[in-house]
Amino acid sequence: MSSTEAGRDVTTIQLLSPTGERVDSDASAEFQPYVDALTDDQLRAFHRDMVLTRRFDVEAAALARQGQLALWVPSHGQEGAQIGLAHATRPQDHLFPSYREHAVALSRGVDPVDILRLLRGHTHGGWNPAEHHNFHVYTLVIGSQTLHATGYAMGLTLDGKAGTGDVETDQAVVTFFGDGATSQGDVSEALVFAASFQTPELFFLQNNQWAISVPVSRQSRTPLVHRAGGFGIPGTQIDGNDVLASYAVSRRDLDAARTGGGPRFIEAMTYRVGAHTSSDDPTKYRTDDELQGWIARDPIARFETYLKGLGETDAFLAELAVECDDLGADIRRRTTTLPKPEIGLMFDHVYSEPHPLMAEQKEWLARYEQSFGPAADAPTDGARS
Ligand SMILES: Cc1ncc(C[n+]2csc(CCOP(=O)(O)OP(=O)(O)O)c2C)c(N)n1
Ligand SMILES: [Mg+2]
Repeated sequence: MSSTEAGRDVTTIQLLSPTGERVDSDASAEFQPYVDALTDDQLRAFHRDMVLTRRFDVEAAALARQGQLALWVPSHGQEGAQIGLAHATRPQDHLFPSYREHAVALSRGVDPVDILRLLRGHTHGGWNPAEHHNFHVYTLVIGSQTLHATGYAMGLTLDGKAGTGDVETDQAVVTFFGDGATSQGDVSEALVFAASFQTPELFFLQNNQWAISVPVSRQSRTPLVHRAGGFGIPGTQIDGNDVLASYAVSRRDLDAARTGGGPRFIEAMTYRVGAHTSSDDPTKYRTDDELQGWIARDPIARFETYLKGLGETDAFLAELAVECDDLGADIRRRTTTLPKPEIGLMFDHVYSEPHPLMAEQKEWLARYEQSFGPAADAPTDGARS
């Protein structure tokens, strides 16, 4: 499959078609062995992780609508790109996400309720990366995590933890960012340093076609994957709704990066099926035709068709549906019963030492809260709207 944008050809790596058939092309040949080596259990795990993430997303969106979260950031549609990448990482790798990487978070062992604590306003961070398989905290300042990742990757090389040539122990770094983030200076700076110092790093761009209401055509006159070449970093465009392509290309690139091959760049062509966040109404800026066109390329539906073609049983899918319902109920119960955080907590970690401005603001907030009367201090089952 190839696409042309601004007169420049790009080959898009696809291993599974939207109708669930394996794709055998010259461009895909290099990647077939990665998929052929996957066991039935690994394939099932791909599917399970995608389906559970979507269920989590549905539950979280409902919680946001009911006022239980201040905000929700849907991942619907991007599960294929994320789970392929997640399964291509090795345990020793460090991952620096943006804010939409729920599938990767769950796959690296983050408790979904820790993500919701963040979006309920109960915590600034949410989890300790050291206790969650090196999955670092979500970053809302667009593109900033790419600098954290490049700095960390430079450190790995300096510490001799990458580039020894051993794929089993060498560490790599993944950084996630969106099509809109590519216009941010931080991302260019991260790419410059990565190329200059040949960091053990994968730049994983999820091009979901939109940056809130700004289409990708406004962000770049060339396919974004070509940006990588400009920095001297090998780049590959993949069908981001094809979990197998995401897995195989990510595996190749991560193992090259960790063993001394320098940074790599993947542009995963995908789509944000949901709203940008629960505060956004996408019907104001995009057409239903466009949306339906992408839904027809859904990563989960095509993988389910593929698994069934391989002989997967209905029992597996039925058990997964039950697991999804249990997950949804568990998330809802645990989120709505979270203890209310101490009101002044948000001021306590701004500076390492006590600070008069923070003390003043903390006192002001306490007085403001008290102005609502005693009921304001009573436990609530939701965020104040
Ligand atoms: C530095 C900065 N500028 C602006 C914003 C507001 N903002 C939040 S999300 C977003 C769009 C990001 O789009 P993209 O990088 O494509 O990621 P996506 O949300 O599509 O996953 C913007 C501009 C921000 N959070 N940080
Ligand atoms: Mg985007």
